[in-house]
Amino acid sequence: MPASRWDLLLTHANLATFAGDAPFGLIEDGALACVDGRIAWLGSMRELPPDAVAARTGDLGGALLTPGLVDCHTHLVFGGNRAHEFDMRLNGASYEDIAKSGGGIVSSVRATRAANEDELFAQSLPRARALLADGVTTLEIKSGYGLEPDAERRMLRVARRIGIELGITVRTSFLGLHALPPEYKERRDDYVALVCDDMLPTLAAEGLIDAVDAFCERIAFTPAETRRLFERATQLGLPVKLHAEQLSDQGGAALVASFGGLSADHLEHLGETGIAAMAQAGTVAVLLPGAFYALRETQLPPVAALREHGVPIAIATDCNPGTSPLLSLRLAANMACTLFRLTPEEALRGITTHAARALGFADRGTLAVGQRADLVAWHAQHPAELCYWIGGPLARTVYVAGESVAP
Ligand code: DI6
Ligand code: FE
Repeated sequence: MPASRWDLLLTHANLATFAGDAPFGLIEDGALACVDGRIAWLGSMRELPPDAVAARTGDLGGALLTPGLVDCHTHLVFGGNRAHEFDMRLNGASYEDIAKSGGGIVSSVRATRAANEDELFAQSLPRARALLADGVTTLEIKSGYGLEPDAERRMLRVARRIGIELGITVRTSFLGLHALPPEYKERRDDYVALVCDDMLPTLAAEGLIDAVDAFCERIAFTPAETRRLFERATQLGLPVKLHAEQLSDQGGAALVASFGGLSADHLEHLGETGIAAMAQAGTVAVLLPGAFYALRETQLPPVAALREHGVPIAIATDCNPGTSPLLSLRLAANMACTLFRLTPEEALRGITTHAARALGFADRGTLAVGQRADLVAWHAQHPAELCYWIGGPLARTVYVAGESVAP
């Protein structure tokens, strides 16, 4: 590519490429150029062609440049919030008191069903904006607070609109098997049939579903119910992923791995069998420290065993109104270091390279020629700073396909 055709050239940047063998794939005092929304050249300033010219240039003055962050597990479209329950709990209310006052996941279902599409969009967009302002350029959003065809459709449509509005990539996951809606209390099989045989094919035909997820847990759906959903998803050619082993070992990770699943998520109670199955299938382990923290969980995910088996580890916010009202992926990475003892490099690969893989993307999550030019320039010099600072506005410029979109 002749240098004269570059659209954007960023110079004097510390490039955390997450490619190659150096720690963080770091190229100190480097430069990066983009053409047509892709990375066209990168290397050290010394190697920059002396005749390099570009339509736009920016001198980063030693600032860190990373791939755009990828949040591969969120439930950020929902109505209302549950701050009132949080307040009640910290004033001594029991789980029962809260349930009796109409709280818990059903309160989010009620508020989501009550909101029309524009209201749901208006309530959810600021959450996506907050993630973007912190460096997220690719975002997964699940349904699962509608639990009826129209409300699930609204959630997925709002997720798509958020991607268009912010100019970022949104991947949708259909999570009809999130909770049993109250009106199906005595008719579980009917609800599972509605999800598998009606909602899934209908919403997929409308182009609203990129992947299929379920909550496989004693308090949610069984492995047999999950399998039925995955069989339908597979028939439709849709990839699967799973909320697995969050509160107990249900064999969910092995199940999703047996379908060649993209990821198994949460995993605090994951055992050896599940880990081996994930390693075999190439299923990504998505750890969600925000939920671990908010639930004051003490069972740690088996990080050492995941490392030993070479299972790629991703980190996500799990942004949801009940168990992880977390609006910073960088803070999730910090928590993964402090709570789960990941190294900063593991945590950062977890919110870039491995998170991209958890969504089935091979064209992002690293800085390399040909990758999408989704980039973040930071108010930081070294990659470890992104995990070290606890919160704070560190993103200096966020680029999507080579264009600055935030802050
Ligand atoms: N895992 C969780 O912890 C929740 N959903 C899930 O799949 C909780 C959702 C909520 O309480 O709103
Ligand atoms: Fe979740």
